Amino acid sequence: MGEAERDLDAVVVGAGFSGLYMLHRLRGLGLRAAVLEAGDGVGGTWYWNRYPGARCDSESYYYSYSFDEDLQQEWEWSERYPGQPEILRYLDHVADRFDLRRDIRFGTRVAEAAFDADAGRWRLRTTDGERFTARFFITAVGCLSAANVPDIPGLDSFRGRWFHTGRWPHEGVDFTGLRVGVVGTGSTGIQAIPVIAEQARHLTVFQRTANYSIPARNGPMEAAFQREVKDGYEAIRRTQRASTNGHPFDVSERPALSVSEEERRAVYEAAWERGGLRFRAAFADLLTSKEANDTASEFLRAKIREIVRDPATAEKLVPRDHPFATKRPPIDTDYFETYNRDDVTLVDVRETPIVEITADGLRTTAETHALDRLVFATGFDALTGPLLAMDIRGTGGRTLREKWAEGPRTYLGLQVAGFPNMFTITGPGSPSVLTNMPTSIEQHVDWIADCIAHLRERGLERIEATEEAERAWGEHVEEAAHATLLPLAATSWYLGANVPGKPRVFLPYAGGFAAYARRCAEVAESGYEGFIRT
Ligand code: N01
Repeated sequence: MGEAERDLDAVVVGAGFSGLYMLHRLRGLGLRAAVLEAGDGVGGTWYWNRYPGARCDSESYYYSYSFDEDLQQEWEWSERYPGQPEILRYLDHVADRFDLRRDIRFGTRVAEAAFDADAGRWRLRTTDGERFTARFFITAVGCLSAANVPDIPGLDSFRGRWFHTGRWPHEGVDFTGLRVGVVGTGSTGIQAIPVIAEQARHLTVFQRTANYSIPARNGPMEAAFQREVKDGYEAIRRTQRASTNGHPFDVSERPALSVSEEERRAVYEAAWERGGLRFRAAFADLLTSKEANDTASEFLRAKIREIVRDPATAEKLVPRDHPFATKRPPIDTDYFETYNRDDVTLVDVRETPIVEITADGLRTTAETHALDRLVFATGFDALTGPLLAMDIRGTGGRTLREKWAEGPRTYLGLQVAGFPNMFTITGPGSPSVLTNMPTSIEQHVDWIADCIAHLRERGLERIEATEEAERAWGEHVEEAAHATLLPLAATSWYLGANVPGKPRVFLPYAGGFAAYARRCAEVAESGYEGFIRT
């Protein structure tokens, strides 16, 4: 504990997309700010997720910052979808370009943050015993950063090496000549499986829930398109901010059943050929009408049966237990095609559940699979996990863990009643993971920076959400989810259902980015309705 407390105006936890921009804005306000980052470099998600095939599902030209015109004009993306190394290079560039590193403390994990009501300051302690105090405590910890490694008996006895995709070794992993098992077929597994299959001697995929997936259709960023994007950035960013998901394309205004079957099929075929998450925008009501969604789900099931040659394998891969896009839809490069390889086996662990991991492999109720390497693409303790990994204590010493015992409660996903001057960038109850993240991140960071500027201009020291505003927002988040089909996916991490014992609460705000951003702006303009400022 040796060192004296370091005294700051604001402490930000995390140096990914959120933390970097937050630091830049705080500096712009003339605040003394520091970012505490557990990793040894910037990048957050893109620092940790170095698994084979790691790539963004949003297109590069809009999965990027918009706050600096020179940056967006000068940075050149090389592919339609940026790979992890390219995004990390981009974030490294941003850190250098805006001279951010001098205020980032790497290799520093926050263990505890407690609000000292008398002093009106947050007191933070790191796992190494360093101490910081600050008026404002801002979490920029990401939504998908607490790895979820399933508690399978026998993992300790495994003689081979095992990995979680979100904690991938920096030096990479060579699977050449090895028998590899992958557990999990979410977005991550679906990206990694085709790439690992190329290298491994044999790949066994352990699937619990079959998933829909749309081809990404990745390719080089053509010079003409790059030019078009740069010339059109103003309109692109405007469209993103006016959209539901922070993507720069409009959702069709036509309901799926308003057109003939033939026309609908043509629309889906065109969307399939174009590829990517835009498939969801093919019709207006794919996420609000089960009948409409059934047409898309059935189209995608037929595609799986068309691609996968072995009918028994195809049937295992066909999703039946949730409508399309009620779980975050993956996009892929040759995912279903991979099951046509002789050296890839699919095991349905709902049919034959995993019993244990042994010294030499993985045993299901049907057989033992001999493995040299095991990859857990089993996702994350989403949204609340990274926050609850810190011991956060608000007024009166009440912990965030106690407060959220039955699920997270926030006002606008930005603040928690009882935790003054703490801001949660893309926290639970904000659109976050239902959107293109940089769009949501910039909106949150700008709102927080403007709020801090507002307090300073008026000589105020503290802002805190009221219990009442928080309760009303929680009800609205619940309503917004139920106005969509999203809660129908019973095993979704949106609901916390992937982590045993986690409360089942719909975590992100499903009312759309534009409506949400409007609400945040109205709250600020009204003099911070729902907050107490002192
Ligand atoms: O995690 P997931 P992910 N035994 O939770 C299975 C974002 N992302 O890392 O569905 C057996 O989606 C689990 O099965 P089930 C994106 O938002 C973005 O793939 O729970 N299986 C599922 O198949 C995405 O949604 C990009 O029944 C077990 C899988 O593991 C989010 O990250 C790229 C199991 C986990 O899927 C998370 O994706 C990649 C067990 N005990 C990811 N436990 C970009 O574009 C879990 N599973 C930037």
